[in-house]
Amino acid sequence: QPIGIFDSGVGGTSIWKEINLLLPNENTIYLADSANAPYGLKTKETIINLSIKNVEHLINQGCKIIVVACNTATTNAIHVLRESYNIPIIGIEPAIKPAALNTQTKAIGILATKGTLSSELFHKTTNLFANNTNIIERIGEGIVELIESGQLHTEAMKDLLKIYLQPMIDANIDYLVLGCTHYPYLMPLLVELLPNNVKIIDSGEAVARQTKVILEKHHLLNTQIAKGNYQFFTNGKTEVLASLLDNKFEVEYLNF
Ligand code: DGN
Repeated sequence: QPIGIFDSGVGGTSIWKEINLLLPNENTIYLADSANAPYGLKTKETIINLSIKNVEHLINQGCKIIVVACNTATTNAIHVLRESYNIPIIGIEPAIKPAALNTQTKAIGILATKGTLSSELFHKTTNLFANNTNIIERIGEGIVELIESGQLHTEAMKDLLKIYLQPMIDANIDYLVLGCTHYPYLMPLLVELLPNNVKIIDSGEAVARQTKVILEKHHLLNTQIAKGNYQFFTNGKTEVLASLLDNKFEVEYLNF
């Protein structure tokens, strides 16, 4: 039985990579709902409905566990998904906690979608862990759209990032939290644009570890030693998804 992973687009492949690194013998099905990207600007109700559609599809394919590889879908829909299905559902949230615990300058930056930054869950986490920290939030408007259209390392992307990062640099942040699963692909540009002392963190590794823990707990870990079978589906452009996977895997178009 495979692990089902979905995102509102191609970014969740950054999470797939972490899961695959930790659990290479697990079969996986990745679903990129690129036709509906970005979720970040949609209403909570729409995000819930789209998330349900994706989970139903993955469950119909026999998935034993679902990883919501999207901060926007997690922060807006995970409670409904967990109430509706009886298989384990793992979500992803911005890594505010480690950043707030470790910051020396008492200033951290967070880049995420509007849907994540305006969600109740995000505010709860922030209030809980980052009370006495200056948090500079920026909506990464336009970033997901550029990545979805295959314009990752472009001048247009660099110009956008400069605008979002400047107030963070001015506030002397020493941590930047990437609160969207598309953003780890920006790493080379972020390193170039940020001062050397700024650490950039995302939640990919933590989600992979959590997936393993939950699979173990439910006795669902695949004990076969052979490498898993990895399937990738998108209702958008197959070449964009394939290129983020370094063209190492076949990507199929699917109208789900
Ligand atoms: N990858 C999604 C996330 O982590 O929030 C965002 C994509 C989007 O729809 N904006």
